[in-house]
Amino acid sequence: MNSSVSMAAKLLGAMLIGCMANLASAKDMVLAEVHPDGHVIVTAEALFAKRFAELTQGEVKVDLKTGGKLGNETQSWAKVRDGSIDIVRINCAELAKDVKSIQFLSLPYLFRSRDHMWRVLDGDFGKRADAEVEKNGAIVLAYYDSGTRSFYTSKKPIRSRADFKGMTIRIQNSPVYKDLITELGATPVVIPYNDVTEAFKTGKIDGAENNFVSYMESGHYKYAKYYSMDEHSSVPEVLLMSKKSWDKLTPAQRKAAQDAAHESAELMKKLWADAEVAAAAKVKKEGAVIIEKGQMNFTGIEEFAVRLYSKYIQDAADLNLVLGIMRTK
Ligand code: GTR
Repeated sequence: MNSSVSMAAKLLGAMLIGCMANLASAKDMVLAEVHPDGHVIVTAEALFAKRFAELTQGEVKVDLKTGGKLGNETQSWAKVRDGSIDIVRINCAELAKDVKSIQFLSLPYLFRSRDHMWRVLDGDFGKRADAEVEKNGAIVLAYYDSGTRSFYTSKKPIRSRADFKGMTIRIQNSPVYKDLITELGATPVVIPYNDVTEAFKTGKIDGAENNFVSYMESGHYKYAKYYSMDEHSSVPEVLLMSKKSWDKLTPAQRKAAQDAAHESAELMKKLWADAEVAAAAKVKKEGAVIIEKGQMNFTGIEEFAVRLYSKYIQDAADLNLVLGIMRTK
């Protein structure tokens, strides 16, 4: 081989090695989301993806798969655990069946306010929950606001506990919700979020429950026009990365993921309150009937809540955990 040919070969070799090194460090990740584009949570996730790419100088690219393209929340939580999806954003209610401390977040009337919820998630409870989630195969990148959930129904409004009798209510895939609806006197049925509209259309369900933003974005208000503001729970959303994907990241990339997630959660906090007000105004304008808290009769609600708490608080450790949440200033 003459010297210029061997120089060129060496150069080519070096270029190839460089390219391969880049390939090895560049990561394409997917993020599964059930909400469609336009939902405020997708806006927050888009910032997460953008900042994660920027903070890693393009080493990590996150592709947002919205509208449930990668499956419903139960399926994508399973896929994140087995590593076939890198990142998912789901509601914490979905984790209740697998992560003990998280199940308490679905108990009714647990948080006094949004600020109370944030102090709990940012404190000892949050640390414990994150460690338990990790044991289940995922890393908590951030929690997101999800407002408060209330019931909505198609045929008649819920104004008191007695109104639940005979109704079939759609729930998320959570044991706590199953018990909550049963205790209220109705029949719970687990249906994935993106199938709820169809269930209303066919009359399979009489009601469901959600925050104002999802009630509006999903279009459920078109089939269930009575929204009764009982505000029974405030279960946050969570952004999770598969432990398997996490383990493939360098320490700097992990920090970038956490920083980007933190920024997106802060954006979501700013956007959430306005999104709720706008959603409430839109559904009202389009004919939804809002039953304000003051127009509802809460007689017997304590007894119902106490029964539910007693079922989930099984020992002194559980009691301490729940009291810790309630006592958080
Ligand atoms: C929404 C939440 C979704 C999903 C949905 C549901 O508020 O953002 O993740 O859990 O509720 O009721 O299934």
